[in-house]
Amino acid sequence: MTDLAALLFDVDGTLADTERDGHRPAFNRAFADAGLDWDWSPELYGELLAVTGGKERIRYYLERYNTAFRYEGDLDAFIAGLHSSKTEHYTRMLAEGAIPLRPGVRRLITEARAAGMRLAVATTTTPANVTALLRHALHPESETWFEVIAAGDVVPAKKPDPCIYRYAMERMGLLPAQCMAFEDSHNGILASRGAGLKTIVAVNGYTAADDFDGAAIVLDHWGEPDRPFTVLNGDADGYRYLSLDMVRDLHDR
Ligand code: XBP
Ligand code: MG
Repeated sequence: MTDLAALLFDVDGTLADTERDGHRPAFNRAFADAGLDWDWSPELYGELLAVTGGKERIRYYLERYNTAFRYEGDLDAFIAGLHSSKTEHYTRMLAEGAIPLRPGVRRLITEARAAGMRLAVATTTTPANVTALLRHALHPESETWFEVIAAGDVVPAKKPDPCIYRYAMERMGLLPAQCMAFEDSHNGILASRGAGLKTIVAVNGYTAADDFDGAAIVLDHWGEPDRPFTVLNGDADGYRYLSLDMVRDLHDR
């Protein structure tokens, strides 16, 4: 049995519930700033989440939902401009404290650090978004707690492609058997499982009906001592909130 050495965290939906009231309104503000009348409702956004990555999501919207839109010029540059404006809006919202961590995240990370567990992030979101979330929702210095922050365009393909997880493990000199991944979505677990990682899932409003085939366990949230999780699939072996002991147990099964 290989000992657990590192925890690899997804960000959006996993560390914090960022999509509905974070990324989505930030996209809408960027569209309004550009004089566009596009409005991504919570329902439409749920469909657009089929595609990870903000620039990719805007392109998918144009290809599937707004086919009448015509842009005379460089569409890639136009999308990149919209996306960088969205990132500004989103990181400002985080700096204002608009998005808290999910229950249990701070407790688990604190416990993992105290136990000498190595930590990393593997996400499709833009690096500035990760930094802003960690600084403002976790701790001003918490970027330094993570040995690798693998994010956004650092790899050629976003989740469900496994390369962001492979990249993080390569940088840390770790094998999949030494790690546990934490995810919230179908695309996320395709990426983590594709990289050979055991994966613990906590769903959110957008992903509750996703397929999590191959998950070590599926929870409704990470849980706290005074706010136990509900197991949606798998066996928690008596645990009521996600502790490092529970992570180790799931890893060693
Ligand atoms: C997260 C995403 C991200 C965000 C937007 O997926 O899909 O694209 O919605 O981030 P995961 P950017 O949690 O599976 O990594 O706009 O910065 O791309
Ligand atoms: Mg996610």
